[in-house]
Amino acid sequence: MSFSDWFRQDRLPHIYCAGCGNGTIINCTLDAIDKMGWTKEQTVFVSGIGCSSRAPGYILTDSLHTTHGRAIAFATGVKMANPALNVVVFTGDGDLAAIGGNHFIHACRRNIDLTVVCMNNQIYGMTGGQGSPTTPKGRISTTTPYGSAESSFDLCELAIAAGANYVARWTSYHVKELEKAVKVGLETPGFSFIEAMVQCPTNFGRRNKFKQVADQVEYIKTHALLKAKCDRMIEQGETVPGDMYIVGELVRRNRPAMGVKI
Ligand SMILES: Cc1ncc(C[n+]2csc(CCOP(=O)(O)OP(=O)(O)O)c2C)c(N)n1
Ligand SMILES: [Mg+2]
Repeated sequence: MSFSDWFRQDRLPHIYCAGCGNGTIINCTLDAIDKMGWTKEQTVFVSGIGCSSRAPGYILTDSLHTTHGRAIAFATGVKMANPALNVVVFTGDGDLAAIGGNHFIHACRRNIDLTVVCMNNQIYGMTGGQGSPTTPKGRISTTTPYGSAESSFDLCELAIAAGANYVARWTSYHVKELEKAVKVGLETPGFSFIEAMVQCPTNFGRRNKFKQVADQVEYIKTHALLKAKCDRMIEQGETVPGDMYIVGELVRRNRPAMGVKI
């Protein structure tokens, strides 16, 4: 099989804006799944509501496009009903960390055998650009017109603290690394969380002075700091700037998990 065996060509043209990063993340995820040698019959995609959550609609497997914030709750049901299935969740920062925040932490705590891919565009993309729990301090959104005054969530730190077995962060620029991370997540029993930082030119970029799509991708690229480098900086007593995205494999462990195939 190859990537094109998983992709629903009949759904083109897609709904994503020009320059959106979500397609890149779908591409990397499908490539990783293809490398796993899984069949379509064994694989189910689940999502909530948002631009990112439209992803399963472009894939040729059984899928659930559920209600906002509830992707992980539905995915838990699918996995517990039939642990033989491979269950992959696509979600957004709002879907996962705002309305769905409780489902997220408790699925990590239970360490349910799911792989969750979050397209973090740091905004509510689908509904026109409201601030989300990952909108960085100072950034403009329709609900933070003078710049967000709140601290943002570090989704990976949250997943690690709550008990997930595998946690990694990459970006829409780091396609090879992201694909590898998703594959390790698919292979790891228990809860795997992969955060992909993505550009949203329409609702984030436009308001935050990124004139071109490439400017936002360049920003994401230049603000990605490898975990190993970050650790070295901390060891040497250097301050890690708060606006960097720590990228790489952040946790891989073997805590007791639920829903693992026997
Ligand atoms: C219960 C409920 N509340 C609110 C909404 C409206 N709504 C739809 S998508 C969305 C936010 C999407 O943001 P995110 O999850 O980050 O996805 P993105 O569109 O950015 O990919 C909201 C608030 C809804 N559909 N259902
Ligand atoms: Mg979003």
